[in-house]
Amino acid sequence: MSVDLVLLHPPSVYDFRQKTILYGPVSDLIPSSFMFEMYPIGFTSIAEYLEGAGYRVRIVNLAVRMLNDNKFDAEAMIKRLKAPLFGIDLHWLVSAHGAIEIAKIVKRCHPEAKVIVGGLSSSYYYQELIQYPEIDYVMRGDSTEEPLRQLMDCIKNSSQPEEVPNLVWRDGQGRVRENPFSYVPADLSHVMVSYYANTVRSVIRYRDLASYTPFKGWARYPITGVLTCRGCTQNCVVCGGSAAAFRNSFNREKAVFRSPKSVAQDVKQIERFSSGPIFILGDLRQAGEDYAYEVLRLLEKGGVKNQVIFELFSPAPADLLRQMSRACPNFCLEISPDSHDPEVRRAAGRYYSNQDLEQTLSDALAVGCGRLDIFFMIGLPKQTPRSVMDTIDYCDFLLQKFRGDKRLSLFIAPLSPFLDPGSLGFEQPQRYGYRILFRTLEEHRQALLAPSWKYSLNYETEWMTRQQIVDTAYEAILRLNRLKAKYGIISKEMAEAGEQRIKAAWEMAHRIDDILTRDNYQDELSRLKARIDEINASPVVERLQLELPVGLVKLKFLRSLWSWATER
Ligand code: B12
Ligand code: SF4
Repeated sequence: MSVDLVLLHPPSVYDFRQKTILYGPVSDLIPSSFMFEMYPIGFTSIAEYLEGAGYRVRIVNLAVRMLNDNKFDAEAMIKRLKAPLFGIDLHWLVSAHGAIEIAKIVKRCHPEAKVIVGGLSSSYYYQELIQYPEIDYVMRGDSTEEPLRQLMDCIKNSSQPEEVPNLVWRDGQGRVRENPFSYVPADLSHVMVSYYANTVRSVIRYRDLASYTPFKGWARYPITGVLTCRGCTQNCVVCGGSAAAFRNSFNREKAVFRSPKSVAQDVKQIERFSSGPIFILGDLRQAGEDYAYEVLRLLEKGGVKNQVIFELFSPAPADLLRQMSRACPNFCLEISPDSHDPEVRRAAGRYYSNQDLEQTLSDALAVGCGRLDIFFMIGLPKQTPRSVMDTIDYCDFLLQKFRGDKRLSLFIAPLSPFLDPGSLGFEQPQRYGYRILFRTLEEHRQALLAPSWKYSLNYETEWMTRQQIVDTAYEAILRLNRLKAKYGIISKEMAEAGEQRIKAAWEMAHRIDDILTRDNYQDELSRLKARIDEINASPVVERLQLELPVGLVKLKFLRSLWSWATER
């Protein structure tokens, strides 16, 4: 079937199935695997908006298809797709290798078609990207629905996209043209109106659930996200989506929020096709306390059946937690103190005390919070290996303090593989104690092909080398795993599986270091491929622990698909 735009999501590394790479704990705390197969939610928003304007859009998650089926031939699939424009997301920098390789394949299969890339990393690296011959357009910004519609009109009318805001392109003479970066909406009411319903309809239209699946295993655990904003009010030093990063790299002066009604409506729409958990992304208090209470009031009024996860950027008053519990019984909370040490936390851009943190944990448990996920990070300013181990001791302290309450879920992970470009740490490394090892897009692309994640890390800190980050990460994850077993938070079997996986990966990381010192390292590495693939693919205990019980989800999903189909 011919469409107007195909949106492709690449795997992090193309073709990862042929390569020998130890990916490490880079994606252990997100639903995606080491291929970062989740496509940007913005794909669904673009599709909805363009379809509203009369264009046909199809999403193909190549990464998930390649992960789910070893024999899946991405090139053959691309060949079968017909469209005048192919869009590829280079939103997360971790997609850098796959995105360019997929662009090459699209051009090879469809030399007459145009290729556009977009997303935050594309916006940051737009000058470098437009130099790749397989890329015709780069669309900058966090809101590309309307500029894309204008570009589609130009393609349809065979006119030059001179007036399309945010677009970087090559004209007939091959000159690079940089249109003004002027489209940064301060109101989101025109987008994301019923993008989930639109996505379900597309699944039916193209009879292709496999390509719309957000991540491997989603049918078993269909967690869905609801966005509250574009931009952010916070300035976490390591984040490429901070207020400063948005101001300096994406032209957004202030975060913009969806209305409380839209957020509550999303929750209702999701309920129709899934009884899985719904993650409301971004602290509701970002737009003010009134906004937070209004969202919760609407949720309470609508009666939410699914388990809802809220995010806190800092400790919250007991009253707000109580309201969360009223609106969404058995709600879950996520908070990221980053370090147990308030000085490290402050250096990373989060300003609150442990006392306030513990008060919030205690209040949340008291009002019936179903689970409390607490995230710590490795690779922060002022953080030494000793400090990371002290964070694990603090986890022990928390588990003791709350008498091993099983609702307390503690996690730690390295900042990996990249310190985000655009983040304060990346842009002002000396000020924050970072040493940046790769700056350009091409350097990051090559780094993703390194045989072990240590060599992909694009930074070191004044306090930790890459080697120390790797060793500290494995040691901390191992110790936390044991701690969870000690308090009965995870079963003995789960803890044992975790222990085996971490030890095997750690040992392999050192073995690869050793092999790389030899002349014929390529051959030796290839011989380890099967074992490394096995380690990469072994179940991640931390990710399993993050999953909430979901019940008969599949049945509900199929029933909902059927109801959408019959309604049409
Ligand atoms: C929500 C979120 C997530 C969700 C994912 C939601 C999703 N599927 O999109 C979760 C929690 C799973 C997540 C995971 C990760 N995230 Co994240 N995430 C965010 C967050 C907080 C908000 C993003 C958002 O609201 N987007 C709004 C939606 C509507 O827009 P959008 O999806 O970006 O799409 C629009 C534009 O980007 C653009 N666009 C996007 N793709 C394309 C493609 C084309 C062709 C075009 C034209 C336009 C276009 O147009 C869209 C519509 O206007 C941002 C921080 C921030 N403040 O923005 C970080 C952020 C984007 N994430 C980041 C990172 C690093 C990650 C991880 C790699 C972390 C990790 N190591 O685990 C993973 C990658 C996940 C994967 N691919 O599998 C960085 C990216 C920095 C960078 N330059 O690489 C950010 C900036 C900050 C951060 N550190 O968290 N993330
Ligand atoms: S990490 Fe910090 S700055 Fe980045 S999106 Fe989250 S709260 Fe905002």
